[in-house]
Amino acid sequence: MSRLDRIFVAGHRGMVGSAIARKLRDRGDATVITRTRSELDLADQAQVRTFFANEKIDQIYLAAAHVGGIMANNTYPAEFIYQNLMIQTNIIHEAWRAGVEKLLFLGSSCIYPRLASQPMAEDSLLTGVLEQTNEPYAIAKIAGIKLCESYNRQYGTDYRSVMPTNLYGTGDNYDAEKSHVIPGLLRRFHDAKESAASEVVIWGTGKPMREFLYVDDMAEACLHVMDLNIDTYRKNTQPMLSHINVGTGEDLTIRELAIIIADVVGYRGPIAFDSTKPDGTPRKVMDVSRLHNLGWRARIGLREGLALAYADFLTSTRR
Ligand code: GFB
Repeated sequence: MSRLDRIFVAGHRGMVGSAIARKLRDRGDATVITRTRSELDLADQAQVRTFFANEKIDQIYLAAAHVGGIMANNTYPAEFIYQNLMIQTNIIHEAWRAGVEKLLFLGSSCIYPRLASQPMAEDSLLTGVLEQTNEPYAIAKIAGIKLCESYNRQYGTDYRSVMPTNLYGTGDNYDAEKSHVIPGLLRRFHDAKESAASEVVIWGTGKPMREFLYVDDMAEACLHVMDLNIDTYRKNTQPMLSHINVGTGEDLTIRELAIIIADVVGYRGPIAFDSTKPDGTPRKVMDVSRLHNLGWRARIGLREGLALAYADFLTSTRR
C-alpha cells in the first residue's frame, strides 16, 4: 500500500467501522475517507455511483450494515434484509464500475446453518437450514459473500470477506430492546445496581452458547486480512468459498456470560430467566483455523473486553 492510497470506510459511525477507521488513522499511511448518512445514503444507488465517480478510492472496508440483536432481527425482518441487500449491492457494484480493485466485506456468523457442526468451519456455509430469528439478515450477508466471489470470478476483482462472531465493545448500541446481549445486559445490570432492583431478568433459558470478540480485535483482523498478499489469500481460500471466520474459537453459555457481566458491573442480586423470549441458535462457535493459519489471533480476553465495554457504556450514558 502506498502513502497515497485512499481508503473508504463505509459505516464509520458504527461500532466496527469506527474501530477500523481508528486503526487506519493510527497507522497513518493512507487517507481515510468517510461519509455520514446525510452526506451519502448508501441504500441509494445513484448517490453511491456519484460518490465513486468523484472520489478515487483504492480500498473499501464495507462495514456499513443494518444490525441488531435477536429481538430487533425478529421484529423488523424487512428492514434487515432490504437495507443490507441495498447497501452492500450498491457499494460492491458501483465500486467495481469505478475500478476499485480491493474491498473487504464484513458478514456475520449467522450465515451458517442453525445446527451446523461445531466449531463452524467456512465450508459449512449453505449446508443446512438457517436460524429463523435472523434468516433475512443471514440471507443478505450470504448474498454479500456471493457478490464478492462472483465479481472476482467474472471481473478479476480482489473482494474479500470476513465473518465475525458476535462482537461487542466501544461504540456499541446500548438500547435495552434492540441491542445484542452484551450491551443489553450491561445496561440491565447497571440499572438494577443503581436502582437496587430485586432481580435482573435475562431473555431465554440462559442455555445457548455464544462466542464473543472485542471490536478492536475485529478491526485488527480486518486490516490483517485486507493486507494479506493476494496469493496468500487465494491459497488459503477457494474462489466460491472465499470468506474467513473471525473469532476466538471459545464460547460460553448466556448464563455464564450473565454472571461475569454482573460481576464486572458490581450487581450482587439474583438473576432470573424469561424462557418466553427466544434463545436463537443453540450454539455458534467459530472454527478459526483458517485465520490462525493466516497469522492472526484474538488478543483481548472476555473479562478484559467486558471491563472496557462497561467503561464505554458509562461514558456514553453520561454524555
Ligand atoms: O446477542 P444476541 O441478540 O445475538 O443474543 P444472537 C444472544 C443470546 O442472548 C440469545 C440471549 O440466546 C438471547 O436470547 N439474551 C439474554 C439476550 N438476554 C438478552 C438481552 O437482554 N438482549 C439480547 N439481545 N439477548 C444475533 C442475530 O443473534 O447475533 C444477528 O440476531 C447477528 O443477526 C448477531 O448475527 C451477531 O447471537 O442470538
